[in-house]
Amino acid sequence: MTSSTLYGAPYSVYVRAARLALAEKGVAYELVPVDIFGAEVPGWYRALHPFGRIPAFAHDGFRLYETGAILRYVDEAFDGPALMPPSSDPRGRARVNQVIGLCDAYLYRPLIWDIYVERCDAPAERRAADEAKIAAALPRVATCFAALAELAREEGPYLLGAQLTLADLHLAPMISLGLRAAEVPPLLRAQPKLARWWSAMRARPSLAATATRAEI
Ligand SMILES: N[C@@H](CCC(=O)N[C@@H](CS)C(=O)NCC(=O)O)C(=O)O
Repeated sequence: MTSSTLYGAPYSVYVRAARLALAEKGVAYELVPVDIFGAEVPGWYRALHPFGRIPAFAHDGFRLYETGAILRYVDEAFDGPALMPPSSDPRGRARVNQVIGLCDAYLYRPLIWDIYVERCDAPAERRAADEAKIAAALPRVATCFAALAELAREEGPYLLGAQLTLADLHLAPMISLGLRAAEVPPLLRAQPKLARWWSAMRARPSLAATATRAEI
């Protein structure tokens, strides 16, 4: 009997990406709550993740952080459907890694922090949204969406074709949260391939199983 533990909070897009991979592989795991925004990051968690971000993952004593690494490990270490193209398809594998890198480097900060947090969290925090931050982030997100649509395969239903991959699972939580800001749905609709992809993704049981609210 093996044991898998994911540390983090369900609201986090990165934690959700890891949960999606575990769900799609059919891996049972314990979700240990770590709320990095609530209070001081607990010392025991710093030992798992020296940068204090979420998620972290442990499998039979093997500890790992960084979501991209967790996703690739979950795909390779467990049975279940492959979430990467085979090694005979280096270009397909490179595309998956490219999408994951694009999400981390160019999409996460403007979409989640500059748009979602400002538009949706600021009112709950009883402060005015930083409109200049939102305005500056919109073209950056539009560029990401255009780049993703360029990489997306016409035939779908998933981003890179018929196979569900880690690229879909890394991107979906960011899109799901970002769409809650009123400015974002029109940006998605402007890229029909990406909009079609999201329609396919939002219907997956793994999305429903990891949702904190109904999808938009
Ligand atoms: N590079 C990290 C990023 C993880 C990350 O930024 N997670 C967010 C929650 S979605 C977080 O922990 N933020 C806390 C902070 O920025 O201090 C990964 O891939 O796991």
